[in-house]
Amino acid sequence: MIRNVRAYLIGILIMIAACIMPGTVSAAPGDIGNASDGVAENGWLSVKGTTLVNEQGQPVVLHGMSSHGLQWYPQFTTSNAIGATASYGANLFRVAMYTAEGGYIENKSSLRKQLYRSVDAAISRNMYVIIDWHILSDGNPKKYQKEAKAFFKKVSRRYGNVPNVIYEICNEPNGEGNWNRIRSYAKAVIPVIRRNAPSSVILVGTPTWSQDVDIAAGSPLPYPNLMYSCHFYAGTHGEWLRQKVKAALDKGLPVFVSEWGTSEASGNGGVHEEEADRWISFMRQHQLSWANWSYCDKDESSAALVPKADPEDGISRSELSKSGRYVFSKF
Ligand code: DCB
Repeated sequence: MIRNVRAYLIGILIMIAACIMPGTVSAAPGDIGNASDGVAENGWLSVKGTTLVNEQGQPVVLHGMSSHGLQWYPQFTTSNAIGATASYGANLFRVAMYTAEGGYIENKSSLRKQLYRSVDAAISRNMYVIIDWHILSDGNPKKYQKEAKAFFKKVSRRYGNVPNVIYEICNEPNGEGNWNRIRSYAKAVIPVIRRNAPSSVILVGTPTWSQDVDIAAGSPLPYPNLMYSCHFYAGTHGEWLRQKVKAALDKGLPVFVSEWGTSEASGNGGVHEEEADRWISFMRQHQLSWANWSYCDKDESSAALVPKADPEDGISRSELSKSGRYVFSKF
């Protein structure tokens, strides 16, 4: 009994402390909060060897959700929607802006405005945020290189002195998008970003839907503060892809898992929890940062929310899909 009273009083004290010092106590799941291990705590990030480090030089690991395509699901990128992931422990959000499929190439000014709203929303929640130039059906990043340069010039001018922002210059090269072409594209785009954002971390996609990090490790780009993307889907990619990541890390290549799913590579089928468990422990072991595909309510198994879920007032457990329940417990 006395113990219960004590626990009760301590609970009340914690609640009072949370009110007096917002941000120092992370919100409970279901609330809307700010990241508790985010930008205020870590500041500017940089890459040391294969590791992402904070402003104090300590290793830092980022976890969170990726949006689905901004042209389809902007409603899941508001400040409240992103804050709901922070209350489960996320300190990262990825804004996926498709180039094709009705994306940026066809709707430049409206999607750029939407991207700014989404990035500002993540910043308001003390989170790191990835601006993802989401190439996919346009497998070769050089296809829209001119548009990419113009885009990154604008966004880096806007966010160049903001420590929250990470630039991802090409989501998933595939087909014609081999490493030579990606390198050539990166050499055109990275200097454009660096002119305005000299200190920001930049992510570079790798061939075969961002799987061939081992090939990138054979001839990495000559710039500091870069990381290379490895993407996996637990229902399709297993030990053989982890071996490629391991080989790349062993060669000194910094790797960032800027997109992964519990489903098959199509975005549907699964949830493949056992293989996802192997990936999660691999990523923990190597301190790899990650963003999960995807934060939306689409009726496909990789979506973290059930159809019609509304994150504006927080995300309750019953609004999380099977994949969402799995992923939100791993932040
Ligand atoms: C990646 C893409 C991402 C895609 C997911 C799942 O594609 F980066 O945009 O998302 O992984 O496939 C899916 C959505 C669907 C949507 C579709 C097209 O979940 O709702 O209809 O994009 O916009 C990958 C990843 C890996 C592989 C192939 C693809 N792979 N791919 O290993 O073969 O072809 O989309």
